[in-house]
Amino acid sequence: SDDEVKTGTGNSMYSGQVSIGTSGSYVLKDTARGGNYTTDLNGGSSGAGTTFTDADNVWGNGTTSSRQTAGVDAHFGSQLTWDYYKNVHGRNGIFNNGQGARSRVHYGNAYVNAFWDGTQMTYGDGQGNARPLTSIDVAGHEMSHGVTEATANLNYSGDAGGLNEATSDIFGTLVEFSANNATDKGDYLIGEKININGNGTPLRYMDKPSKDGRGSQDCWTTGTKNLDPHYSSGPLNHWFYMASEGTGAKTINGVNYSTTSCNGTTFVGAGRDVVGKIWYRTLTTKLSSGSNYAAARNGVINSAKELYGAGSAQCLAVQRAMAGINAPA
Ligand code: ASN
Ligand code: ZN
Ligand code: CA
Repeated sequence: SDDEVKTGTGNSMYSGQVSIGTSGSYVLKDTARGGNYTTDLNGGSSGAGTTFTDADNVWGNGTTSSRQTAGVDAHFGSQLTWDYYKNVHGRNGIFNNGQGARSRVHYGNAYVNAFWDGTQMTYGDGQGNARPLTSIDVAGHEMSHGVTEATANLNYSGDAGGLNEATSDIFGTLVEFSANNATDKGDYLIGEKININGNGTPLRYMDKPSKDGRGSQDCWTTGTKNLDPHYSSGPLNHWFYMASEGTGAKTINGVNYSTTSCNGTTFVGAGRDVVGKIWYRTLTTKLSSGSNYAAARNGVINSAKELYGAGSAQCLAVQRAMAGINAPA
């Protein structure tokens, strides 16, 4: 039938050859994952887009010369994000109702961004050296905006705006690590595949957010609330890195990191899977639209106590890392 689960072969831009969920004969509709589906805007900026179809269920060619390729990456990213939330957090899709969402690719002309608009993901093709915005971490980032909206519903301004943005970076990163893909390995960088700066550097660095040179903070201050959410996210991204990996220097999947706490303390991390569980619990049970960094600090400590016990190594790591970004108590 048209809804039968099929498995296609995708030649992606960023993740090599991958298996993707398809249906019919054939469309990029993943009936095993709530009907997640991917369409082609063909340069447009509104509407549902055109359904991608293919006769042999082998999609894309790994480069932009096939317009299916961006569709493969976006579809694969939505598949990985679905699986991450389902397998790790028991969450059934963005809205936790078993329903998938649409991804639209080839948005506009030379559009160097991607976004979640409340119902769907949309991806631009990039411009110049910036490549299509369809990497795993970006897909996980955008879909996680939907999860935030459906849960804590954090505002997109003030401290809450930074917590909102960092939540998307945290889960986008955890999706990327969980995929364990040979060509797009997990890292604590955001957008490293996109070449958005044209010189090979990523958009954001979680171990030391100020490395972006754009104004991201490493440490919370009373001025954090006045920054763009992509910069006020810095302290929470820094918290996530330190709580996971600890302070100091480390090499993970071939990438070198080095971080110091804002208060001069040194400590070990609890591992990213643990910290991801603590942050998910915080997002879904402790925070609301106006939450600030003090609420985040309180929330992670209480979540860690509930999950692992007061005085546990996990609780100590998230607490030390919150003190280590100067989050107010
Ligand atoms: N890609 C950006 C983001 O998800 C779009 C925006 O600025 N809201 O943060
Ligand atoms: Zn975002
Ligand atoms: Ca990344």
